[in-house]
Amino acid sequence: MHPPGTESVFTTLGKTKGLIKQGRERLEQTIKASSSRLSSYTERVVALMERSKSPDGNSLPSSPTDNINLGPSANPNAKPTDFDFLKIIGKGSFGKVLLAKRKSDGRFYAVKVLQKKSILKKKEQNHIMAERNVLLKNVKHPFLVGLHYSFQTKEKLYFVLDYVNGGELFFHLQRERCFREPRARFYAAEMASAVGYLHSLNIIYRDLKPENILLDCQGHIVLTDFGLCKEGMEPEETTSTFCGTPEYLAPEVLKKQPYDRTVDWWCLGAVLYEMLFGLPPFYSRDVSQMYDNILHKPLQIQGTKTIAACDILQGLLHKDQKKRLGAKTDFLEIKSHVFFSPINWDDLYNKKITPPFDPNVAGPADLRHFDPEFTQETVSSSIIRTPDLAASSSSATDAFLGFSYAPNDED
Ligand code: ISQ
Repeated sequence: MHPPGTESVFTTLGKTKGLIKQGRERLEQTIKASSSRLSSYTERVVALMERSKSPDGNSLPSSPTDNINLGPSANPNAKPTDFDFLKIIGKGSFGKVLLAKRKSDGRFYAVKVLQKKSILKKKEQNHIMAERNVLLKNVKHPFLVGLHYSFQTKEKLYFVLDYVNGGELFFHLQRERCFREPRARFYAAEMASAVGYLHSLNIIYRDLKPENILLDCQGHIVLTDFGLCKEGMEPEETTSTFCGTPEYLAPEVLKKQPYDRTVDWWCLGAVLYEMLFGLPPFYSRDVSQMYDNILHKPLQIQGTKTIAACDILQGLLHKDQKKRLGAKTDFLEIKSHVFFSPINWDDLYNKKITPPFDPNVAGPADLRHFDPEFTQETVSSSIIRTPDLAASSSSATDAFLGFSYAPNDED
């Protein structure tokens, strides 16, 4: 119940929020149809691992059912029947992320299921060969979603990931409109720490955008790498489309120019801006206007933000990537900016700083912070159609016995 006399304010606020949401949805639709081709970090890792099979990087499997080199995370004994698949918690251009319970110990995981054929279709796009060896190493950081192991069947790749249930950061942001500086600083610092770590491995993350930023049950940041969007799409459609948040496209990406690791610092600036102001920088409901704003409009910072906050935003959202904060010494420059002076980076890394917000989740199966669009998809609408034979299973029926949700070929 609202206090008497405040209904109209709440109604107006509600309508405004609705309009903003509609605007964002429209933008995302438009971008899907028109923007450049970006794949998620996982997909790039898989494609690069594939190329790393031979020194010339050319020995890609000819058939989508060939075995893929999953590197050190591969678990040859694992199979889909090890899990009860319970809910869809994310849909992406190449597959789905499912909440799954491992039968052997009752633990919950987020299992990302990718179609091999979609990955292979993208092979030509993965020309970042310099990253190849780095990507075969273990990538592990407190603010990056943990990969427990991976396995494959004839048609699909399975990545068994931490299940993170504090909700999307932007789910909480939408509810509160914007965050105060200390809270925004905490989240930005955890994101910067993760991005700095990836850069130290010569990996450009590229995927810093709202849907990839989750909170764990304690309220720490967890970055996922899944290039997910909220609409299910046909595989043919998605190989040539970009599914993501257009507002965070850096000018050099928009212009289809070569980009480097500073693209991640642009995105960090965009996330920080949205946390502080409630809307992305350069936002316009008109997509072409927004593109124009990103490319040409000076950053406008209004309201009562500190000089430090204004300065870091100006630095991170510098249109010229060579002059952007982070262009010279990367994470070191970000770390030592006055905006982050209250942060003890060692304590931050060791999760010794108490998060500013407690997501208040009851337990690992608590889905309260997930978009009902995913979690309300019923088990009955996801029944088995043409099950993928588990590579290590003797029969098709064996492979899917006991599944409440069976990822099939159309998923
Ligand atoms: C882990 N936990 C919850 C949701 C997720 C979505 C994508 C990738 C990993 C995830």
